Amino acid sequence: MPAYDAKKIEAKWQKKWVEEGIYEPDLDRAKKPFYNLMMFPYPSAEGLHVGNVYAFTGADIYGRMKRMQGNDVFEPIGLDGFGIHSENYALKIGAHPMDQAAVSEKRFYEQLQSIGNGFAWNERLETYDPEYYRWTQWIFVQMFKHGLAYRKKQSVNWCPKDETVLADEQVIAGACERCGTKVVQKELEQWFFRITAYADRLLKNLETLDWSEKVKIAQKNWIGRSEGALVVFPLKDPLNWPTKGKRGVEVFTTRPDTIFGATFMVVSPELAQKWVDIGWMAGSEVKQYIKAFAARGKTADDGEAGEKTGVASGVYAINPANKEEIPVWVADYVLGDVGTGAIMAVPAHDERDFAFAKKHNLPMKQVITQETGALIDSQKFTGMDSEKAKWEITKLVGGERKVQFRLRDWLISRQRYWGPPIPMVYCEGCAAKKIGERSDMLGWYTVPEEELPVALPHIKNFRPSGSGVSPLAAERSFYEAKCPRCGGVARRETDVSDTFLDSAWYYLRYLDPQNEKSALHEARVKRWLPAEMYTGGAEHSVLHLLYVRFVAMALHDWGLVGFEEPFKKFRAHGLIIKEGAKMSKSKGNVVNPDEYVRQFGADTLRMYLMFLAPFEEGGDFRDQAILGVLRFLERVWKLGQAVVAAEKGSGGKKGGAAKAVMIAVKKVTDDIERLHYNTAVSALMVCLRALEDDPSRPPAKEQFEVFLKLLAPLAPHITEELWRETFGNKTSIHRAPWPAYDSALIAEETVTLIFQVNSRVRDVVRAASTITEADAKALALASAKVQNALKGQAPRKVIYVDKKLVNIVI
Ligand code: ANZ
Ligand code: ZN
Repeated sequence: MPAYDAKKIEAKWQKKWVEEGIYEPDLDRAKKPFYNLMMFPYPSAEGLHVGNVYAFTGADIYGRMKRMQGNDVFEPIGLDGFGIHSENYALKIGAHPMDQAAVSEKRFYEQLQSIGNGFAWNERLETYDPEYYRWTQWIFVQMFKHGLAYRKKQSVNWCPKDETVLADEQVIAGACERCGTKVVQKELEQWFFRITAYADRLLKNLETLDWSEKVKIAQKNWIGRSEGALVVFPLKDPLNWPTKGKRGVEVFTTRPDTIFGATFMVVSPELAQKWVDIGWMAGSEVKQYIKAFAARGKTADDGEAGEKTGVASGVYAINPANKEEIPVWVADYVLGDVGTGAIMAVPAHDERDFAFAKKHNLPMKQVITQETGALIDSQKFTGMDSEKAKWEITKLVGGERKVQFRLRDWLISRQRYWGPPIPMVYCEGCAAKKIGERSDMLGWYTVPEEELPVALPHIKNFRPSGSGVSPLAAERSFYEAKCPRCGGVARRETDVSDTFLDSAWYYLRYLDPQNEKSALHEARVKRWLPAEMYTGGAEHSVLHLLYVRFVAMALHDWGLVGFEEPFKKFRAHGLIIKEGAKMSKSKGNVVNPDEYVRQFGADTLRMYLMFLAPFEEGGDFRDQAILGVLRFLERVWKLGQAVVAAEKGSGGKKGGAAKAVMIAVKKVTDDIERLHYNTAVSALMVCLRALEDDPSRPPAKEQFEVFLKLLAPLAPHITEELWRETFGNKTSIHRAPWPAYDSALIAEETVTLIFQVNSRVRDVVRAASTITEADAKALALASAKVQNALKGQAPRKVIYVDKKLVNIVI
C-alpha cells in the first residue's frame, strides 16, 4: 500500500489544477455565477503568516462547497502591493519599493499557491502594475470631473514617523493605525474625495446588506447620523459688533428640548481664534489657551473624557428661550470641525458639560424629569414630552431642523513615493487668468485620459522627506508638465493617492485584468456582481469597506455599474492568536506557514486551522493538536486503499454506515454554510470512525466517496488523489456534485419533543431519539420559552411522556 505522501500529492495537484483550469469559470457564459471574493494581501513582510493562511483557507472552503453545489465559482487573487505598507517594509529592509515588489510578488504567489486554494490564477492582478493603476488614476479623474475630488487646506492628521498624512479612519485612539506613533495635526493643502455626499445612502443601504453585524454597527457609528437643530444664541455686547450677518453664535444640538437648561456656552479653540481675529474676543488668557492648543494639536481625548480644560472668554450670550445671560467659554472638548464648532452646554443632561461645569463651578439646571422624560422648569413647555418639545422649542427660538453626520471627507493624497501619482496638473498661468477645468478649482486640470497612466518613475531618492511634500516633488523630470489648456509651463501633482483607492475597485478589475480599453468589462460586471460572498478582516470596517462602497455608488451614479452595493454578503473572519496576542511581526509571535506545509502538508494545516474555532471567531495557535489532524488524514488514506482493495475482492459491506454518512452530509453542509468549519471537522471525524468500525470489512465505495466529497473543501489534495488516482474517477472531485441528504433517513434519528407549562404548549424541539427521561426534562427546563412561562416559579410536578412530551405543572 502506498504511504500518504502529502508533499508529493499536493505539488502534483496544484500543478494539474492550473493546467486543467478547473478553477477558471467561463467569465462570459457562466450560468450560475458565484463571485467568492476575499481581501487580497499586501506584502508588508517577508511573507504570509499563519493568520493570513487562516483567512484565505476559510474563504476558500466556502467557495469550494459552492462550486460542488453547482455554482460557477470565481475566486480571484492578487496583491494590494502599492502603498505605504509595502513601502515601509521595503524601507525597513533597505530595498527599493519597486524592486522589492517583484521579489514579494514571487514569494507571496508561491505561498498562496502552496495552500491549495481554488484561485483563478489567470485573473490575478497587482495594484502597482501600470496597467492597473492607469485605471486607478482614471477613477481619480472621474471623481474630479464629477465634482467629487477637491483640494482644500485643512489641519490634517500627520504621522511623524511615517512622515505622511493619515485619513481620520487611519487614526486609532490618537495614534497611527500602522506604526502606533502619536498623531499630530498639521495645516496642509490636500486632496479630498467628497464621501460625505453619500453619507445618507451609505447609511441607509446598510439595512439591505447581509454583512457581519459588527461591521454594520461600526459603519453606522462612523457615519454618525444625528438629527437635531441649528439654533442661534445672540451675543451680548461683543467687543466689536459685526455690522452685517448674524449677531450671534450658531450651535448644533440634538437636544433642543433641554435649551432651558443651557447655563453656558462653549466654543472650540479654532472658532475662538476666528473670534479673536474679528475682534469679538480678546484677553490674554483666551489667546494663551488658543496658542497652547495649536501647539499641542488635537489629541485622542478631545471631545471625550479626560481633563476638561477651558477658559472663560468674557463674552456673554443670551439664551433665546428664557432670555437669560450666560457666559461663553473656550474649551477643547468642543471640536472645531464638528457641527458649528460651538455648543450650548446643558450640564444637567450632558455628561461632558456636567464634568466641565463641575470643574469650573458653573451653574446647572435640570429641565427634564428622569422618571417621565417630561419637561420641568421650561415655562410653557413644562409638562410636555421631551420628544415633542424638541421641535416645538426649535420653532419658538427660530431654529432650523438639521441632520448632521460625523463622517468627514476622505483625505486621499499622500506625501509618499510608492503609490499612483495623482493625475492632475496645475497651471499658474491659467489660475491667474481665473480659468481651470472646474470653476472651483482654478488652474487645475486632469491629465488627458489617453495620457494615462502617469507612470511612477524609478527614482533614487524615494524616501519620505518629512517636509510635507512627496519625494516626487524633488524630481524635475517628473513634475515638469505642459498645461493641457494653454500649453504653458505647468506643474504635475506630486502627491500619490491613498492605498485605499487601489483596493476600492480591484474586485471589478479581476473580471478583466488585461483590458486596455476600459477599467471594467461591462457585460462581465453585470454577470458577476454584486459578489455573493466577500470575506476579510473586521479591522477594515470603516476603512476599505466604507471606501469600496462609496466608489461603487459613484460608479453607479456615473452609469458605469448597475449596482450600488458591490457585496451582497460579507463575513469577517476571526484572528489567529499566538501566546495571547494577535499575530504580528512587531510582537514577534508570527508563525510561518511554510514550515507546517513542508512538514505536514497543506491539507493538514488547513484542517488544523479550521478546527480551532468557528471561522468568525478565530483561535489560538497551539501546534500540539496538528498531529491529531495528520493522523486523521492518514486514516482516511488507509481506509481509501482498503476500500479499493475490497472492491477488487468481495466488495465492501453495503450500507453499513449509511446513517452515519447521511448525518455527516447534513451536518457538514450546514456547518460550512454557517462558516462553522470546526464542527464540520468534528462531524467528519465522527463519520470516519463509523466507516472504520468493522476492520474486517471496509465500507462500500459509494459511501466512502460521499465522505470524500464532504472532506474535499477542507482537504482538497488528498481527496483529489484518492478520488482520481485510487478510485479512478476521470474528472476532479472539486467539480463533482455535492452530496444531498435524505431527510427521512436523518429524521429517524431524532424525535420531536413538546414542552408544556400547565398543559399549554410553550416550545417544540428536536432531540436525539436516544434521549433519556432525565435529559428530556432538563432540556425542557432549560428552554427559554419555558423559562418565560415559568416566570421564576418552581415546578410542582413534571410529567413525562416517553420521547413525546414534557409537561411542567406550577
Ligand atoms: C445640548 C445637549 C444636551 C446635547 C444634552 C447633548 C445632550 P452627536 O449626537 O454625536 O451628533 N456637540 C455639538 N457640536 C459639538 C462639537 N463641535 N464638539 C463637541 N460636541 C458637540 O452629538 C450632538 C451633540 O454633541 C449636540 O447636542 C451637542 O451637545 C454636542 F442633554 O446640545 B448637545
Ligand atoms: Zn494653463
